[in-house]
Amino acid sequence: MARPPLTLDRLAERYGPHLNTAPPGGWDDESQRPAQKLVKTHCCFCGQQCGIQLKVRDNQVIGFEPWEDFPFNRGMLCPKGVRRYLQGNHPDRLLQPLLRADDGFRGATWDESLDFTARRLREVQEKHGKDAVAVYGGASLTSEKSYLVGKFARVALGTRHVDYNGRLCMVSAGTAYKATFGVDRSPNPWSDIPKAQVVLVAGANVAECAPITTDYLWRMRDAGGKLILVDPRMTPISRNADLYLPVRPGTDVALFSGLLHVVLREGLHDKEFLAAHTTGFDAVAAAVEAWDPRRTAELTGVPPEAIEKAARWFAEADRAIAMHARGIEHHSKGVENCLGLINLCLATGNIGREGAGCMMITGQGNGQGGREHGQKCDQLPGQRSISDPAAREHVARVWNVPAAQIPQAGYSAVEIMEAIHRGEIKALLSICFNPLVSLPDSAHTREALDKLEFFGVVDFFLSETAHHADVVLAGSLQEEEEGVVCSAEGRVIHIRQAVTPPGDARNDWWIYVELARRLGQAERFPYREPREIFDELREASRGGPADYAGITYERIDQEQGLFWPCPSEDHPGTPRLFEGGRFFHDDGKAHMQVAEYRESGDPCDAEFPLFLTTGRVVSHYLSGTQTRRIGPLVAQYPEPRVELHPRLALQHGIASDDWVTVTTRRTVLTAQALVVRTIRPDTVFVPYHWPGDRSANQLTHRTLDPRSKIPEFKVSACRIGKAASAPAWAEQSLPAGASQKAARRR
Ligand SMILES: Nc1nc2c(c(=O)[nH]1)N[C@H]1C(S)=C(S)[C@@H](COP(=O)(O)OP(=O)(O)OC[C@H]3O[C@@H](n4cnc5c(=O)[nH]c(N)nc54)[C@H](O)[C@@H]3O)O[C@H]1N2
Ligand SMILES: Nc1nc2c(c(=O)[nH]1)N[C@H]1C(S)=C(S)[C@@H](COP(=O)(O)OP(=O)(O)OC[C@H]3O[C@@H](n4cnc5c(=O)[nH]c(N)nc54)[C@H](O)[C@@H]3O)O[C@H]1N2
Ligand code: SF4
Ligand SMILES: [Mo]
Repeated sequence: MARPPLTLDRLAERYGPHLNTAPPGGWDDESQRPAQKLVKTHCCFCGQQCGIQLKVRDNQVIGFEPWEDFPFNRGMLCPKGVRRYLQGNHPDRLLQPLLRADDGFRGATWDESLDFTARRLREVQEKHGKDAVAVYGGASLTSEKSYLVGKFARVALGTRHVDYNGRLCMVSAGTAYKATFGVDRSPNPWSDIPKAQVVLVAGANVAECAPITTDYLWRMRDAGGKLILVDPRMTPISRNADLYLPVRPGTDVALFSGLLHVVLREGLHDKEFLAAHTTGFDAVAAAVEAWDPRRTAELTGVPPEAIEKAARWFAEADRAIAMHARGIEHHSKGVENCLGLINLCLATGNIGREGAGCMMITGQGNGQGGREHGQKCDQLPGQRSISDPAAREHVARVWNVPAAQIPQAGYSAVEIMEAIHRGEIKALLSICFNPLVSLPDSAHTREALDKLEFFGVVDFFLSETAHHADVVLAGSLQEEEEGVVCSAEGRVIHIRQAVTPPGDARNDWWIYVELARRLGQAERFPYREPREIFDELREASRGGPADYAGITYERIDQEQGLFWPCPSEDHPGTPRLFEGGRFFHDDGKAHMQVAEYRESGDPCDAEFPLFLTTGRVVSHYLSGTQTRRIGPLVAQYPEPRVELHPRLALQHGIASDDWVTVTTRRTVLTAQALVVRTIRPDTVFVPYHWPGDRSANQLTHRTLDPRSKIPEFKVSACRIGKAASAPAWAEQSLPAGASQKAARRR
């Protein structure tokens, strides 16, 4: 059943114009004709936000140059960063608004499509009430735009229901940090990493998903530090790890309890720090008492000796850092997992010091900034709580509305889908979100989208989700607008506009301002450029945890970015939080929380004995709408593969490249096997960057963490088998889904 390799030529034949293989003018042209200008800005793919210079000619991005003096990445870029510029001239780029027609979509004018959108939103609200409309935002948007999405929902539409795709990403970490520290940001700048003596990385595929962080870890090791890795897969950084803990998926909190158990048993905790700067330690200590290394090993699959060793290394170091990403957070106990790791850091006094801390590795381009200024269902700008009366008063003054008019907290992203199913929410306006590919249990998502009375999408490509829309408003790429984002380390940086949107596409912010005007709210949305939105955001955030009042575009340019909180224009910014043991709660202390283990929402049994875990590969980004269109990236990893261990493969008579089935309690996916020694024999891994029949999210389940509302992408029970034949998708063309055919008819 072997297939010929999917070379770039073969892929180009199959995908036709939907795969961009060269920049405007072709490769020769790019290397030979000079750019008219170089624009210093940042890469749009991922929260590292590497500095990059975009080469511009004739209002097109034609290539890039490294930006050597930007301190975070010092000119380095990863495979996605060096191909990002192949999006702007893509033949699939939406160049005008689209309205649903009998046989798909038809092009329309802005007046017609904006009038239609505003009218349909108003009609639904008049018939079913304000909260019958929901709004989705996204964390690839600049902070100006995510601020605007939150304000648009609450002021122009007056609905409670606004949430964003970061709900699938950072919220377990955010909830745990907010509960313990009183603020949701990585406490340490990345420059602290090389200064640590021990770094424990849990559930983060650093080399593929935060590639530039690899360099920081290498520098830490070059200086004599030790690297401990906690992952069911030996990801590429394990080659440089000193200790690898092969944790069974979904059991991290037990492992962290086991580590803390050893620390306390050996008396290695920092008693002075705990007494002076924390509350809740006694309850935490009591809760880990039961997790001796033997019991911990039985549940987690990590040998007791390795648990003892990791605990001693971490606690005996003067400076230790724990880093984590979605591997511990995408769980129905994602918050508990994070709390377990935070407790380990606090108990050993590793926080608020150079080279010592607990750090989350934020994912999306503006994954950090996107969760600061009010596009979350429970949040107002400046990372304020929407239920806090003082916060409501402050923001109401800035917005020029009565505080009582700001709605209370609404549903989170997945809950919005459930409410659509129940018929409670009837209309949705979505920007920068591709839920059909990225939410769990995609059949359920598809049904919800088809139940909507009105669905509007703002995107620059016709995403799989946009196929279900009544109107698609052609928005802008990151390089087509000015604004700020906040990187994983908390550094607020400047996205500089390199080009204007092509054809009749428009800036995202303009689209929302025009919609607000049509909803009768022109005077509250008077902006003529992003800078005016930013100035209002600064005021709205003033005095909140994420205080931007002292940050200006000019200061960012002069100082290579600024870390918040930055309350005034003469404040230097705050690269490291909690120095001197001062936390953001009113009492100044860290509030330690008990972290309990519980079973996943989709447990294994005799029928589904294996763990399915899902995640990423280096060459694709998220739902893939962007990277599945870039030829050189597709050639690196054209299709989903099922990673499995040789022992498991042998049991089923499977060899690498064979077609295999992965079956969960939802459905079955067929893909080619990738037999690797680097994964636990009880676990299979499938990356999730593809839609339709190739989507890993057909298989996943909808259990949420009760506090953070994040889905459990990292554990589903499954079984595998050898497939009888190749799936239909194996030879289909156009799988990027670029056709403008309608996906449904009502
Ligand atoms: N190339 C690339 N880079 C990206 C992105 C992308 O799509 N592609 N997306 C960006 C975004 S938005 C995000 S959120 C980040 C995500 O970055 P990461 O979180 O690093 O990536 P994932 O692949 O989701 O999962 C990380 C690791 O968790 C492990 N894992 C699975 N289950 C468990 C478990 O139960 N416990 C533990 N300890 N580990 C487990 C997986 O084996 C995997 O190595 O990457 C960002 N960077
Ligand atoms: N099974 C499984 N599922 C997962 C995950 C997993 O590990 N496993 N990871 C989850 C995580 S961590 C994340 S972050 C989510 C991401 O899930 P999504 O948010 O759905 O992924 P994106 O691909 O970023 O989709 C964003 C859409 O917005 C568009 N877009 C991007 N930038 C802009 C912009 O500036 N303006 C406009 N107008 N549009 C824009 C893109 O073209 C794309 O269509 O997926 C989650 N889903
Ligand atoms: S590490 Fe992230 S920000 Fe840096 S080049 Fe790669 S994708 Fe872009
Ligand atoms: Mo993410």
